[in-house]
Amino acid sequence: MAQDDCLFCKIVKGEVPAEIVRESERTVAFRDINPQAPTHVLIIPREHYPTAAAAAAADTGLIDEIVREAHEVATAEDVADLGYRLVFNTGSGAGQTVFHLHGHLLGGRGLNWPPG
Ligand code: DGP
Repeated sequence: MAQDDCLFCKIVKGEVPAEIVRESERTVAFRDINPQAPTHVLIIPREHYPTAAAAAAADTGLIDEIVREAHEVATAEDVADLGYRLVFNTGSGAGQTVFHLHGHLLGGRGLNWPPG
């Protein structure tokens, strides 16, 4: 169920523009507005879940699908061979600012560990 005040629900509905790179029946992938790597794509479910943990708890299979879609995008963007990072910020203390589940796909450069 879409939430009226949710930015990413608005992107799913086409009410807020985004550079969409891939879509599936249950997911949409679009470029992050503030990229932190040469490839920085957000993969989100069309359905609203506030966090990855909430979708996992509901046993939706969406996390698997987001991981699969992220790998497809990484392959299409030619960053899969170098290696990429898939991040689910969960909670404001971890930097989550948009409370609609999204996986950050980051690739195209060396990525340090631990992250900041
Ligand atoms: P997080 O901090 O994990 O909640 O990530 C939210 C990301 O969403 C952040 O990297 C910036 C991105 N973002 C915020 N607003 C927009 C927008 O309007 N369009 C796009 N494409 N990305 C956005």
